Amino acid sequence: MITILAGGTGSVKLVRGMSSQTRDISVIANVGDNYWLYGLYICPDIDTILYGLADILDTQKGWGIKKDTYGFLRQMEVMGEETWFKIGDRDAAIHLMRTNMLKNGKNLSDITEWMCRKFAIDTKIIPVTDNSVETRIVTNKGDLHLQEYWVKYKGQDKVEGIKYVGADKARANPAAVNAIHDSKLVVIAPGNPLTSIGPILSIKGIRKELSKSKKKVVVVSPLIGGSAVSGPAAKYMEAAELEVSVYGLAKMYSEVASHIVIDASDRTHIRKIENLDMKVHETKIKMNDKKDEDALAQFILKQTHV
Ligand code: FO1
Repeated sequence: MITILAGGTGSVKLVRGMSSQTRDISVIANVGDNYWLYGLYICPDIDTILYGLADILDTQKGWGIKKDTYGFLRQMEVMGEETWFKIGDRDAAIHLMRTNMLKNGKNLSDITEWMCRKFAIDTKIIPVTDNSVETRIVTNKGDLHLQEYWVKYKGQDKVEGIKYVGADKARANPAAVNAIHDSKLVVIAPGNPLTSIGPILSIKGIRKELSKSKKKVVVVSPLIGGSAVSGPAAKYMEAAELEVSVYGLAKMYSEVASHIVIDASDRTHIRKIENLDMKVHETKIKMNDKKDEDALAQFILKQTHV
């Protein structure tokens, strides 16, 4: 079995690549950017993996369902609601189902398992916790939910820090802990280290199990040459006072991982990373199409002898 820690639009490509190479895969999904809107519970990272594996993801945007329509949102606008978060009609159906099931007493894990079955997905998608963990961006004007900071206000304000509200009390999903324990390989996908993977690592039970399993944990860099492949990773790393490089990344993960896959253009950092007692593997990490996704997955499996 292989477990992948995933969150955000960068992760889904590797999840897809791995799923086409091997069958028994569990994905531990970030819940820190889940968001309540219009009474609906939206889980962007779970949905991106669901849609990606069901082959209905809008790959241009990296989120939502391809060729979705926006009649629901237009009507919300007519009713005087804010419509900065672009929920498509088909996407809204998923949020509505999930919210109803929550109201009927189901937990997020069971709902997600049910959705995997509905989409005929073999890969297990495991929310890292069934409790609430909220990623909040601390700015010079106060703190905001991640979706408000990034989508509503377009990431304009200066970031002073990042908080995972509720993480200290959240119970790690036992299925996630078991998946890490039972896997022969654990891959930390190339997601934003602070807002996609950070909330997963902020849960004590997960961090502890990863530290114990460190020998089989591989991080895939989301950085190439000191810039994020996509999104605001560099900005958040600066705010967390981390060096914005694959070395800074390796340092951040060195407690929970012993391998790192970096882009060949970052090879100047290899020696420094090796001093952190991490094994470095260099290849082309940017995934532009399915061929790249499969090639990176094959590379990881080969390098780690799985
Ligand atoms: N990202 C945007 O930049 N703009 C949006 O309007 C937007 C809507 C949206 C709706 C549903 C969903 O599941 C994701 C959505 N995202 C949107 C993506 C989301 O903000 C982030 O990319 C993830 O939370 C990062 O993991």
